[in-house]
Amino acid sequence: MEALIEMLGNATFENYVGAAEGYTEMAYQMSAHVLTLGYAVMLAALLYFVLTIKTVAPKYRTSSVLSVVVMVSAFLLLFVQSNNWTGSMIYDAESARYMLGDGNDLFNNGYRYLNWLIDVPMLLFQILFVVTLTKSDFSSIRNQFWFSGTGMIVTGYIGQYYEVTSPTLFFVWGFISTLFFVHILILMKRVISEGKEGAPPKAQKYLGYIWTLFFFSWMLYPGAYLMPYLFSLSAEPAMSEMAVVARHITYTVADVSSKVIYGIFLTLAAQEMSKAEGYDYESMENAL
Ligand code: RET
Repeated sequence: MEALIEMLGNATFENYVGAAEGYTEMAYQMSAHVLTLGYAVMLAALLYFVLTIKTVAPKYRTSSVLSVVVMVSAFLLLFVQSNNWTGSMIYDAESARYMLGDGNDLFNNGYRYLNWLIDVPMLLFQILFVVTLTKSDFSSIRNQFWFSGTGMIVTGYIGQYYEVTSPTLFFVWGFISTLFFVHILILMKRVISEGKEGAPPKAQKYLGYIWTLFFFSWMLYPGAYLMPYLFSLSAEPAMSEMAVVARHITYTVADVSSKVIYGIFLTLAAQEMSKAEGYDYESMENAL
């Protein structure tokens, strides 16, 4: 382990597993496939958000535009993240394993964090263009979302460098990041409760789903951060390919839920609100 730390320093644990034992065919391919699925879904969903933009009244369209921004940035960064995986591990015929390549780029989850820097504020602002706040002030909530969103990501980004070399720093930065996260959860709960107040019943139902989806899908990110420790249940990170695959899957499920399914539910809620205000795209299409 000491020798590996000397060689790999603050590299993430995926590289340590790749250098120590390498990946079996199944672990390597499952990772490659789930990473590919991630960016493919973003491209498909991009079309959904473009094609449904006219199904909501003009005042709700900013939400669809923000989903489009999220899809484009996520597609590009997840594409790079996926190539980073296949580029860093190389098949070794002798051991029949994929090993960390010599002279290649190391694997790093940092692309994800930079992607969140764009997407997290967009996803948080997005709902503000769908709901009508009854008590809170729009710009105050928007600024707080931005402050805590970026605070959470930057501190987590620093922390993830220490997942192998310094568990203490890893947990301290993770804890600071969690404080920002709790603030975001409180704000979101407030936005959704206020938004439900004046909304038509069907839109209220979707807003209820959005809260549950938001809560569980955003919780997956700290879960993925902790993955090497969830598998070891000790003060040392697990050197396990299962933990690596679990992290890739967790990130992909989280990305599809928090960006795509969330955006779809917001579109559905906005369609109901539009109908209640006399903008009914279904009868408009019949008229054409
Ligand atoms: C980190 C560090 C450890 C503690 C916590 C974290 C939370 C991350 C979250 C990320 C959400 C990202 C989204 C991206 C969508 O594009 C930074 C992993 C609490 C909640 C929604």
